[in-house]
Amino acid sequence: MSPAAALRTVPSLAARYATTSAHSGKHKVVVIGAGAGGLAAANQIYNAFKSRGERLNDGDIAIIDPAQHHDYQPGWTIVGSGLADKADYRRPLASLIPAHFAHIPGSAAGVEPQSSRVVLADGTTVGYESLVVAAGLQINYDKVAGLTEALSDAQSKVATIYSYETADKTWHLIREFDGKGEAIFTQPFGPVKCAGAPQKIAYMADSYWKTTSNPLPSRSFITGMPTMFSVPHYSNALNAIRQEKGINGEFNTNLVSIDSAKRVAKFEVLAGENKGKRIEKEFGMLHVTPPMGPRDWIKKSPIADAAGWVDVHQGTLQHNKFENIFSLGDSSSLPTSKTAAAITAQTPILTNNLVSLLSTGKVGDAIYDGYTSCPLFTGRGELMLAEFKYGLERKETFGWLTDQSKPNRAFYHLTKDVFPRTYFSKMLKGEWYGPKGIFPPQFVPS
Ligand code: UQ1
Repeated sequence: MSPAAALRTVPSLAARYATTSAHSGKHKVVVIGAGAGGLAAANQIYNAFKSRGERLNDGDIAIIDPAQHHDYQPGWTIVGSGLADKADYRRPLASLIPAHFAHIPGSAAGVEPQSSRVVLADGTTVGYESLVVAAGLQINYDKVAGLTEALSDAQSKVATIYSYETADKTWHLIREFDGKGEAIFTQPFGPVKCAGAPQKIAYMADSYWKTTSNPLPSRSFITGMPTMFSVPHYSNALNAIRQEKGINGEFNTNLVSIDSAKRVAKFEVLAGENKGKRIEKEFGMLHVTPPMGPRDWIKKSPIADAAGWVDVHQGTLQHNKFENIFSLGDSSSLPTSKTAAAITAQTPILTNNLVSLLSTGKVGDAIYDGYTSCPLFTGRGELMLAEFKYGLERKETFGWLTDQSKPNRAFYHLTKDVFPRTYFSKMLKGEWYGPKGIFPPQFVPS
C-alpha cells in the first residue's frame, strides 16, 4: 500500500501522521511492533516524558505494525487446554493504540541506521530520532516438512498452541482423542517463545484425560533439547513431575517431518550414541511446537548480531553499534527466556535509558538483570512459577513464602485468571512492572 493509500484508508491516522511528518520529517521515537513489548514501551516512554514535564506532541511517537489484531499469546496454552475462548484474548489493534501515537500500518522491511530511517515493505521510509525494535520473532513452519499442510487441514490430527488459528484445534484434538495411538507433544531444538509451553500443553492434556478417558492414552514429550528446562533447579523438578505422571520423555530428538495422512512423524536424534539416526513414530494426535528464529528482514539488516537477533547490550538494552537504537522482547539478542514477564522487567530499563538519551544526550544507566518468568501449568489446578535471571539463577518473588518449584493452586489462578486481565488493563499501557506490580523500579537519574 502506498502511504497515500494508507492515509486514505485510515482517516484518523492521516491527521496524526501528517502533523509530525510535516514538521520535521521524523518522529522522536519510532517503535517497530505493537505486541507486548512495543505497546508497553511506547506508553512508558510517553509517560516518562510527561513526568519530566516534557509533554510530547501527537505523533511524536509512531508505532509500525500491519496487524489487525493483538493477541494475549500467553493465553493460548489456556485456550488449548479448553479453559478459555481464543476470542477472549484478542483485541482489535487499533483499540490498543492511544490517539497521541501515530499508527503506521505497514510492515518494517529494513533499518538504515546511518540515516535513522525504517524502510517499509512498500518502499516508503519512516525517520526517527530514536528507534525501539520490538518486532517479535518468526515461526519457521517450513523447517518441518509437511507441517504447514497438516496444520491447515482441519481433519488432520496435528495442531499447535503457537498460532491463533489452531490454538482451539489443539483443545478439540485433546477432547475428542479416542486414545488410539500415541499422543505426542514436541519441542524443537533452539529458542522458542515461552519455552515451557511445549510441556505445559502435555500436562494439561494428561490432566484432562486422567479425569475422562479409560484407558489412558500413551503420552510422549519429545524434545530437541537435552533437558526439560534451561534452569537446572526447575528442570529437575519438571522431569520428576513428567515421570510421576507417566509421560514418556525423549531428549535431543528433533521433529523433522510429518505425514499427516499416514499419521507418521519423523525425528532426528541430535546427540548421544544414536546421533544422526532418524526415528519414525506413528501418532494418534500430535502437538507441534514449530521451530522459531529471528525475522528474516532483521537478520539481513545492519542491526542484527551474527545469529540474527537485534544486537543490544544485555544490561542497557541499547544497540551495541547504533546509539539511538534499542530493543526488547523476542526480537532482541537478550540472552534470557522470551516471555511476557521478561518484557515487564525490560520495559522500564529501556524507557529510562532511552528517555535519558533523548532528554540529556546521555544514555541512562539502568541495568536489566535478565529477569524472566515461566508460569508452568502442570495440570488442572496446579502451576509451577519458575522465575529466574541471567546465569539461569533463580529470582523468585514468593520464594520466602513457598517452594516455587512445587506446583500450587494460587499460582494457577494468578496465571489463568489475574495475568490476562492485568496484561490488558495495565501492562500494555505501560503501568505494570511484573513482580513489582504497579510500582515502577526507581533508577538513579543520570
Ligand atoms: C507478569 O507480570 C505477567 O504480566 C501480566 C505475566 O503474564 C504473562 C506473568 O506470567 C508473570 C509471571 C508476571 C510476573 C509477575 C509476578 C507477580 C510474579
